[in-house]
Amino acid sequence: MAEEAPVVKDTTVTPPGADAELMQRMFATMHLIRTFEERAAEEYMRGNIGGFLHLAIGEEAAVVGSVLALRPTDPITSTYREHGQALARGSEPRAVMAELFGRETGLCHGHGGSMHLMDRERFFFGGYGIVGGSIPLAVGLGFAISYRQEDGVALVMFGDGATNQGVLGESMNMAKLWSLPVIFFCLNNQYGMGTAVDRASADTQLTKRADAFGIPAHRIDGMDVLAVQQAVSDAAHHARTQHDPVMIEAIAYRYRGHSMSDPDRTRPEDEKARWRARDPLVTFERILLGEGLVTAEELAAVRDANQAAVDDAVAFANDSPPVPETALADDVYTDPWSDDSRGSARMPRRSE
Ligand SMILES: Cc1ncc(C[n+]2csc(CCOP(=O)(O)OP(=O)(O)O)c2C)c(N)n1
Ligand SMILES: [Mg+2]
Repeated sequence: MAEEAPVVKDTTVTPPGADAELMQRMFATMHLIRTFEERAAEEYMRGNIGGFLHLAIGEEAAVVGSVLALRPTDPITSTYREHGQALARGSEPRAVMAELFGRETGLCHGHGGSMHLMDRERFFFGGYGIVGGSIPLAVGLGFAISYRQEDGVALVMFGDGATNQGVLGESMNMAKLWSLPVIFFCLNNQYGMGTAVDRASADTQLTKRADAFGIPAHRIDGMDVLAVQQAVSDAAHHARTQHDPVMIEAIAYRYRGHSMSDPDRTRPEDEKARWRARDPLVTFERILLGEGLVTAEELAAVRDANQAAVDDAVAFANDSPPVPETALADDVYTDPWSDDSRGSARMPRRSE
């Protein structure tokens, strides 16, 4: 059985410290991600996107709350379910859609596809196809920050399924031992593919993974964008000022199957309905309107602008040339000692 839905908070009061401009940006970004991914699903069905396509529809609050709580120069790594993180970081919808389409104009020149988006300029160190694989990369990014005596924070987003990979313990141990500013952000959508967390984990309180290393850990409502933003802001402050890692476990739910090839027949219908009733976009829209932070007309304008951006991104991807076969081995084999190869792999300095 999956987690019970946390009690829906009827948030009628703007939380202290909430910033209207930030809240509007959160809504616009969540809506952009939702619109983008719904369209990506359609394009996949049309055969315009090959390979795998993992959607985070339903998880937008966890994605946006965490990315917008960080500075744009704080490096992030993620899983294969990472379109939202790239968009929230400011990657162009055109470049992201073209990457999904496997086109030369894509974010990674069409070589990465849906699971391997990366945007070095925006300190987004990418999606990763191997479950848990990006966790040690974030520790490396945290090490780079510490070594250069900068005040950044590295955040890695991983799923509940990844918490049973040994590499999480290895990474947490090193991060704590070396006092690295890393936020271990577990987006617990309560399933790894079709397997519920209590069928895969002997202890479903996933924050306990951090206890063994003396890392502070907090379980939060991942469907509430304000709760996520607050928790990640606090974690980032702690990591920056104390040079200490933090774990956050955000309880959320994805509204679609694991990937486009999963018909999602095994999760109970009543469970899906319960979580759909907590749609993070609907809940947040209600708060914004109720608090008078936005008008219905302004929300309609945001929706129209996002729809236009996604339509434009699809037209751009469609019109872009596919990756030629001659590029098949590009970026696969390299000379590890060339300046070019080191330049592309390393983390840029904040002044770059
Ligand atoms: C090391 C490894 N083992 C197995 C897989 C196959 N696999 C892909 S996604 C997935 C489930 C992971 O679930 P979770 O970490 O909860 O992330 P979610 O998909 O729910 O976002 C598995 C087992 C893989 N990609 N990598
Ligand atoms: Mg999961």
